[in-house]
Amino acid sequence: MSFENLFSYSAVQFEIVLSVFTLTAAVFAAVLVYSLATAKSIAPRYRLTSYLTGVVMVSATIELGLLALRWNSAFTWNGEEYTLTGGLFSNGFRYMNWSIDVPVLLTQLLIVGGITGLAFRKRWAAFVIAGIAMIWTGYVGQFDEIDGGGQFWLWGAISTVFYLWLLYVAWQTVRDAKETAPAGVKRLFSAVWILFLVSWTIYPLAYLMPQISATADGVVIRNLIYSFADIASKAVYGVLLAIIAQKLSAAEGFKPAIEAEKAFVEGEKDYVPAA
Ligand code: RET
Repeated sequence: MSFENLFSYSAVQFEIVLSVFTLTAAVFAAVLVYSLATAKSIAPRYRLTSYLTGVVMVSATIELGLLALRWNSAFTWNGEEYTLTGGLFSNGFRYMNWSIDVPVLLTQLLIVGGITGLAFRKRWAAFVIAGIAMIWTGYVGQFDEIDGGGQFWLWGAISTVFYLWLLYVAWQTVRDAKETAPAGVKRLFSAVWILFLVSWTIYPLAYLMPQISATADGVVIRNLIYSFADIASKAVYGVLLAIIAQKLSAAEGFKPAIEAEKAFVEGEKDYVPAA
């Protein structure tokens, strides 16, 4: 059972969690439109990244929308506070959503990183195996999050081993991508790596939250942390990869990318798009 079900919430605490769920779903819907609308200015060899961002955005919008509904129906206002009355709230949805999003996000890194052939297949297999194993072992552990017993720590530790493997392969991928990228894009790949490392490492912190602060405020903080991590690891990451893919496309001479780039170049205020 999720530790969210242990507490009653003040109006403010309840509202913050509900608003953050709704905000996150709205950000994902917006990035869905962005990624589909900009796909055409990205060369075919990288374009799949835009559609994969679309896949992540659809699944995450649905997940956050459902979490918001579930939160809203689990607790009711009794005149003083929100108490659990309408069935249990569950974070299990998140883990199911990650099962789709984690492999897809990692595939995007391989595509924009320009990894092909055997290296692509090997790393893709490593990513999928490590990613799914990390999530499902963590899923088993989180059922024990309230008492924080042996199961919680054991499965959490096993999950962390898979996470470290996944991080290593991601680091190799960014390193290889930087080697061949033009100068300006190298910096953006470094930014992707920092974004990746920070936003992904926040998830295990949220897993630990019931042991750090088993209070109603702890619940609010955990859900703020999750939403921050979700927006960074899915939405900001997807947009950043699209920007990199467009720059690489332009550097490789793909005309629609060059046109789109020109419109943003400083000093080209009088730029007139080609007919
Ligand atoms: C768990 C269990 C405890 C140990 C570790 C975990 C790592 C989770 C991560 C999740 C990333 C999710 C993403 C979702 C995007 O949709 C499972 C919490 C290490 C890294 C990026």
